[in-house]
Amino acid sequence: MKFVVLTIFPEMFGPFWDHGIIRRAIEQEKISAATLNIRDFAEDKHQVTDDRPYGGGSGMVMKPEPLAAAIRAAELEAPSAPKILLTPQGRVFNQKIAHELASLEQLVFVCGRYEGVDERINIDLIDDEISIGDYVLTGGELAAMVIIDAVTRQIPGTLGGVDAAEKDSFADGLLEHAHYTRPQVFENKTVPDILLSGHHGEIENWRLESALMRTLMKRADLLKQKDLDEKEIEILEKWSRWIEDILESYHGAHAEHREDAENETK
Ligand code: 4GS
Repeated sequence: MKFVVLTIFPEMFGPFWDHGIIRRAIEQEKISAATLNIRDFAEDKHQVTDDRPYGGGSGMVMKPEPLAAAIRAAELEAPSAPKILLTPQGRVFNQKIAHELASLEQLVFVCGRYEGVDERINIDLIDDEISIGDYVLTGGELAAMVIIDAVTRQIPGTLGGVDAAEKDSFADGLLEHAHYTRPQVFENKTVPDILLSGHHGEIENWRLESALMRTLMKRADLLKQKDLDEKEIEILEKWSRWIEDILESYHGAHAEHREDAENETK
């Protein structure tokens, strides 16, 4: 995967390329990274990249000429790449989009600053608009890093374990199961016995129940959307029966109390 980023702040990306999984992915040539400084493509002597908005108002707009020249330079570096503008107007980024982007060979990210980019850049030079969420950033750089990070860990061989990305919660529409590591007792809290048992089948089952429970409690919306498999349905039905049981007992006891109360008034 080749990432090309257009920005007026290329220095922001130095530490990003230089740490952890991203750094290792570059070293292992699973990804390559290039940042182009949009300012370098400004032709005037002060290399201005912004200007006042037509129609007035506060804030500045990214000038079209330097940005267009930078995008054309990126096209030469990554001819097959979609040119992606980071903007709240885009489709909202998620794991599915990360997976989709990871299947491509090259990606170009256009990071806007100020109030936004001149609309005429959008029309002809941008292929895709992506948002990382419904809030306003001061620039697209952090959004580009978020997407590059999530896309990189989808590329086979970039994570520690062979199938670490497939095991991700979001890969199957669930939140992650609970995790534990040493020590076995930490501040009086213990590790669930099953995880120490060595029974791999039961551990897998426990992890599925943990993932399902956490998703139910924290993100029921994800469970509603999910294409449940047989095992998952079985677990949810088991819990449903437990709850029905509890309510039945409660209503049973309550009915008796009601009867007692009714008898007393007679
Ligand atoms: C986002 C966002 C964003 C919009 C960039 C105003 C500077 C800013 N980019 N997801 N101009 N949310 N961009 O807020 O991607």
